[in-house]
Order: sequence, then C-alpha cells, then structure tokens
Amino acid sequence: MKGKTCILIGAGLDCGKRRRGCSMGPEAYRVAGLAATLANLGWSVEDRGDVPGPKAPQPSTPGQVHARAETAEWTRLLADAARKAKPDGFPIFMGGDHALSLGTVSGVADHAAGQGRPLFVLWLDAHPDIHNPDTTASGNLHGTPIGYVTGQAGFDGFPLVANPVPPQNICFIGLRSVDGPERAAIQAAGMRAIDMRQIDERGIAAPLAEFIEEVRAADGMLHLSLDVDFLDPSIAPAVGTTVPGGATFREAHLVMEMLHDSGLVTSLDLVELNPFLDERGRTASLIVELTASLFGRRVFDRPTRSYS
Ligand code: 5AB
Ligand code: MN
Ligand code: MN
Ligand code: MN
Repeated sequence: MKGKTCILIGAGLDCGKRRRGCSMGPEAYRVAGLAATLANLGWSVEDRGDVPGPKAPQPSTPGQVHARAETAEWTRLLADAARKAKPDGFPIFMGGDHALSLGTVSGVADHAAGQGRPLFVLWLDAHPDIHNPDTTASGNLHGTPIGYVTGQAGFDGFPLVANPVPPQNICFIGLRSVDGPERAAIQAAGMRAIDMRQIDERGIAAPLAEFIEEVRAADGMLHLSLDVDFLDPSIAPAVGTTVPGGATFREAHLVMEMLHDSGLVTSLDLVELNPFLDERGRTASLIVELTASLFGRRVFDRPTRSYS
C-alpha cells in the first residue's frame, strides 16, 4: 500500500436510485472517526473534502432511467478525482450510492493502464450491479457500475470508457439478489461470482484466497468496492436495499484482514450507507472498523497460512 498515505474523497452522490440519504454518507464517516482511525494505524491521511457534484433530482417515473444526466456528470467528476488522487496515495471514496463506482473504477482503470498494470475489482455486494440503462427494470443506475466499467453499450451521454475492465478481472462475493439479465451477463462472460451458498459451503476464505492469488500472479492493482448490503442487515441496517442472509461480522472482517495481508488493494469505495436509516451510527461505525482491518488493524501478527 503505497507510501502509507490515504486520501479521503467525499462522493455524496445520491442520484443512483430514488430513495435519498446517501448524500449524508461522507459526513457520517467523518463523524464516525475514519481519519483518526487510519492515522492511529500509522497512515498519513489527507481529506480532500467533497466532490461538488449535482444534487439528486426529484424522483422520476418508476421504470424510467433515473437521473441520467446527473449521474453522467458525477461519473466525469469522480473519474477525474480518481486519476488525480492515484499518483498521490491510496484513495478512499466515501459514498454516496453505488453509482459513484462508474466514475471511481473507470478513473482507477485509466491510472492502472498508464502504469501498464492490469486492474482487478473485488465487488462485495448482495447484487452484481451489472445492468446497463437498457436492461435495468428499476431504472436505478446504482445497479449499473459493473455494466459500465466492463464496456457495455447503452450509456449514452456518459464519458467513453477508455480502459474497460475485463470481466475475467472481476470477482463478486456475497451475491444473493441477481436479476435475469445480470445472470445471463455473468454466465456469458464466465465471471467469478461467489454467492452466499458457496460461502456457506466452502467458507469465505478459500474463494477469496484463490482470487488474491490470481491478482498477485498477474501483478495487478486491486480496487475494492464495499456495498453496505454485502453485510447482513441485522448488523448493518443503514441501507435502502436490504437483503437477508448477508455476510456476518467475522466473515467481513476476515475478508478485510486477508486483503490487508495481501498488500494488493490500492483503492476503495465505501458505498450505499444511508445515515438516515442508521441506528445510533452503528452501520457507519462498522464500516469504519472494517476499513481499519483493511488498513492493518489486527489482534496478533500471524504467520502466513494457506486457505484450501
Ligand atoms: B446496489 C436491482 N438489481 O437493478 C436493480 O445496492 C438492485 O448498488 C440494484 O447493489 C442494487 O434495481 C444496487 C434490483
Ligand atoms: Mn451495489
Ligand atoms: Mn447492493
Ligand atoms: Mn443498495
């Protein structure tokens, strides 16, 4: 993790769906002590403030693509912020809903291409978010970032994706709500999709370790996108799209601890926190604690082991 500098970027995008509240996410992470937590782990922390993107518009008719122009503008701004931050350290994008990843992932992909290294993406989420504006039934663009960054058609008005992420470089973990066109896209591209059943059967460490080894073998950079709904709603209630049967507290920490030990993660999205739906800040605090595990908090040092 480069230079031990991390860069906080507020991305209060709230136009990727109709239910509002994710615009308050960046401030919730600040109040929950994200910067001090990382500083205590030995990182220098630079908070670049909030990207001044457009506000969420009034809810549109269900089924229509919601807030296309606003989301396109956020995509431009956040790709730019990502390209600017990457050479200076480890960017943490404090969302904001998951539509912010159209910008962050495409910007980080441009940076990786400039370094001549492949970009890999780990998507911790109940949903694969691999729609495009033509396949989405809800019209909510927070369900489309993987469609966009892999170069699917249908994103008229959005910046062209200069460096699409190959579907083979993406790993989903935690899936339990997948729409028909999404299942078809995942199967057609042969993507790595770890659903909750696989986690029940194999545990979460073995499939994650396989993916980490692949990233390492390719000398890749790894972008992590953490959707609050990856977690079980009983521990993380502050999200609009709750789906039962999500990752437990320890499964989530183990993922972060293993990723820390891998040394491969170079950028992070924290998305879909809706502080309006939280209970005394517990979801915001949990995400800060998980980020701490990713940035090196541990109980004891331990020797490397294999997960098979
Ligand atoms: B999230 C759904 N697939 O397209 C759709 O929370 C849900 O960023 C999308 O993962 C969920 O509206 C988007 C039904
Ligand atoms: Mn998502
Ligand atoms: Mn989700
Ligand atoms: Mn969601």
